[in-house]
Amino acid sequence: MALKRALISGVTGQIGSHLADLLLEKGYEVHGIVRRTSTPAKVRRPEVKLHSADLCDQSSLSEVVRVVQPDEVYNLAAQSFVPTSWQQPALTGDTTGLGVARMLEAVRHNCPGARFYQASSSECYGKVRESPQHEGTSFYPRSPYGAAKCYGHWITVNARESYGLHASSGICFNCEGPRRGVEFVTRRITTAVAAIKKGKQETLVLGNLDARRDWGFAGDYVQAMHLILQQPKPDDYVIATGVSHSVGQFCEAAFAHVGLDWRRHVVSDPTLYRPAEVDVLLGDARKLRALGWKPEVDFESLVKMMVDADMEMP
Ligand code: G4F
Repeated sequence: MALKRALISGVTGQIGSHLADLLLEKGYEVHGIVRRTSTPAKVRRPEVKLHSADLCDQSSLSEVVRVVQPDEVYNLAAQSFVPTSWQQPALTGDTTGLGVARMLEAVRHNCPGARFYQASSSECYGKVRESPQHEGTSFYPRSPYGAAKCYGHWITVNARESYGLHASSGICFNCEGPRRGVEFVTRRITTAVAAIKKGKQETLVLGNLDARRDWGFAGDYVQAMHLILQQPKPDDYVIATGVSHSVGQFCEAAFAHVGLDWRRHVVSDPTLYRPAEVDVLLGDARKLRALGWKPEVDFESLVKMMVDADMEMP
């Protein structure tokens, strides 16, 4: 049987790297879109074939899709750090929002039979209208990032309904792991735990410790993304564990794993609070679970995995 071909935007990111691992294991030919920067893009897997294009540039995206002729397209690329979206709202809207429309147009005109996955986000739920959040829960974004993700979500639904594209969204709750960027709160905590345990640092200054998130493992979530695209009909699915913890509870578990009391080391600085916070997220992934998916890594194992990986870093 001919190899399936996948195209991933955001292949250099945390989720993109796990997805590339999964698809290569499954025998896919994996192509990735990278933005030109002065330092060359790094991917973990040399088997991934890289193509230069930008979510802000229609012709470059169209050309990559035309050349690769993918069976599956995973649109994971975005300006994904929520605080930056207040500093750069227009850029965030352009990449995280309009970038989705450009990817869909590239597929529609150059490879309309390809199956398309959009990385929608639980940030769309923002100031939550109900709990837990499911596919039918209304959106109420609380940041320019969340607003851009709402556009990306609805333009994907619209492409499905207007043109019959096989376009699906995974409304992904916070996904974490040792490959998480160091600016996100979980990795900020686990890198600090390792530094404090090794005597290199004394204190960790964070923002809001009461915010609650439904944290899952990126390795589990990419299985869900792949499964979503194997369905005969395109649709939207929540990807979540169904368990929520506070930032403080994450700290408690992470410090305890190396025998430390987090209250001696963690300080909350109100000047680091966001202009508008998403107080609590909790996902209801029953629709996805009905397809056979379930998360394998629970909260405690995730925290330990991340702390252990950071302890091993030089
Ligand atoms: O780790 P965070 O920066 O993730 P956030 O904002 O929930 O967004 C992440 O998850 C979304 C899915 O829901 C993705 F769409 C998005 O791209 C990204 O991956 O912050 C989590 C919480 C927030 O409530 C924040 O206020 O942690 C709180 N927090 C407290 N102190 C902090 C800090 N966040 C960061 N980044 N740094 C802090 O020092």
